[in-house]
Amino acid sequence: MPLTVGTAGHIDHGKTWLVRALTGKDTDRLPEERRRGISIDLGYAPLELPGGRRLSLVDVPGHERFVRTMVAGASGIDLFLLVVDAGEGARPQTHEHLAILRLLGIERGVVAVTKADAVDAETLELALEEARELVPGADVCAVSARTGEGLDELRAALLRAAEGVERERGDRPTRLYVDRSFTLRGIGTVVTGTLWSGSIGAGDVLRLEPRGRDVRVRSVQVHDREVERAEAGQRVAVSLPGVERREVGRGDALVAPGAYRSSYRLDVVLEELAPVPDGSHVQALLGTAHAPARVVRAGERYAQLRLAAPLLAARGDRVILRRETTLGGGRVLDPYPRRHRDPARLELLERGDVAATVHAPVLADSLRHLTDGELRGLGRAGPWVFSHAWLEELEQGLRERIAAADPLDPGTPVPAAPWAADVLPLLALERRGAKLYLPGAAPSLGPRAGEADELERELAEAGMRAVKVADGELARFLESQGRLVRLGDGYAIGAEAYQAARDVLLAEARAAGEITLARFRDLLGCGRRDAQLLLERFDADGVTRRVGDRRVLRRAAGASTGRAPS
Ligand SMILES: Nc1nc2c(ncn2[C@@H]2O[C@H](COP(=O)(O)OP(=O)(O)OP(=O)(O)O)[C@@H](O)[C@H]2O)c(=O)[nH]1
Ligand SMILES: [Mg+2]
Repeated sequence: MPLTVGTAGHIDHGKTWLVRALTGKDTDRLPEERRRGISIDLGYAPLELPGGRRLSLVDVPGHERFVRTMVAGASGIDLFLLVVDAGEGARPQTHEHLAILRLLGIERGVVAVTKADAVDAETLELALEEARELVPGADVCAVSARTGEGLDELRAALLRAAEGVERERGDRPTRLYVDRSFTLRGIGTVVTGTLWSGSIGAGDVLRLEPRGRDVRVRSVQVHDREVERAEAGQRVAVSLPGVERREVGRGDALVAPGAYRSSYRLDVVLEELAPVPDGSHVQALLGTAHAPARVVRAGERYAQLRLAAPLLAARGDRVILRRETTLGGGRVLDPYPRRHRDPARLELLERGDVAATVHAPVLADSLRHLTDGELRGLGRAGPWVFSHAWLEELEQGLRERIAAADPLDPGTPVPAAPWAADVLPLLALERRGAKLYLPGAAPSLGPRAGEADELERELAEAGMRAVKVADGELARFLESQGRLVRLGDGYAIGAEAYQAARDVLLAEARAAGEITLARFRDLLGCGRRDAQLLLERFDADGVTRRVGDRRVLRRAAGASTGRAPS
């Protein structure tokens, strides 16, 4: 299993010298680093251990102004190599780096008390004692980069620590945070980084985030050697033809397309070294990236980080919060949450109870980033998941609305929701058009039966005269039952009268070839308005056609026997 070791420790305590003594490689390669005698940027070297095991080593700067760079180097390492100057003992960045390692969840490593050649035995013993107290559980070795003393013990201790590391993230989709990018003549842009998870091979299509650009991998190297595929935990150099040097840099992430998403918000469970009040402005450091953030507290332990620039994260990632010093850190519970400050939701996520955060339907895909496991205990329909309680509430609510609906049309509109088509078939309700009914439900008059009889009597009495009907629903229903015929303007006429009027119309029009309003009115012995409403209805039913101020029969009606429309 490929692992990466990262140095840590106060400025000038001998990290880079120790890396050179261990690997033969001087990682202070920048002219400014050489001139000032300090490390400014990250350095990389392969480290051979006894028995042929090979680790990658990342050397970080100790200067307090470069803590951000240290975090970028330490993110993604598996083991630490904390370096303490035997003569100076632990200093501020010894403590800060150690705190950062703990916040990043990097538990295993070795402490090297170095420059042993420069102090007397008593001073060395004090320094070793202090180191053991500082990092209980880690091996502490006295070494000298100058004389080579203790280096074999240190290698053996690193090997022991490496054997204890369990790496669990290999089966997640590919993710690499870029720590360097440069141009090679004839090759183009190359980016390097530690592969956090997944694998990368030539020909792969990956996405560069947060730019959201798809890129094709031309070749992959691990410690200057071309490989077919690089595996999680390795330090890799990836050549990306077609990408401009200025289009990519430290902080960008190279990921499997669609597997991760950049976000302006992160939900975290906080770990505070110093109080982080609600609304604090901090720097959030994650992977090799960083962004200004406002801390929106949610209850005692949780917060939503509102970021000024998007970060790409996954559940379980560690984020460091800094101002002038490291204030604390957080473990990501939701890498792209909505805006909220809901501690109850975050508590459920922390417990891994993602199902309990779901009530109304959400797309199952939208929960994938919150859990590795199956979503147990949820209802499913098509792409949606929802709680069983929600489905019960939905059905109960719809049944209540159906019970309260007009018996003439005892249904309720289909909920206007994107999940409706998938979820409604789960209910014991019948969908007819845009409404839901109890299975087999038929319209009925219900308490309006008396009203209907009354209306029918009134229509019978009125004969050829149109009667205004106030209850349009009732009129529509009675018409569907063949008990009346609706005319314009909310008027109606009895079914028998309609039939009789139609017979009169057909007889006259067949005999005379046409009929006028005046003639029709005279034949019926009704009012002008009644005759007008009837003729309009005949027009609408396709019996007659208006020609000027007369009407003629339509051909179909001319041959028909005439029936009241239903
Ligand atoms: N006597 C002695 N001096 C050492 C040893 N290792 C480092 N030094 C001295 O300490 C100085 C700093 O060492 P570096 O390895 O550059 O220190 P560093 O921790 O990498 O410093 P930064 O990267 O700037 O944080 C060197 O220039 C040496 O003079 C050692 O083993 N013995
Ligand atoms: Mg250095």
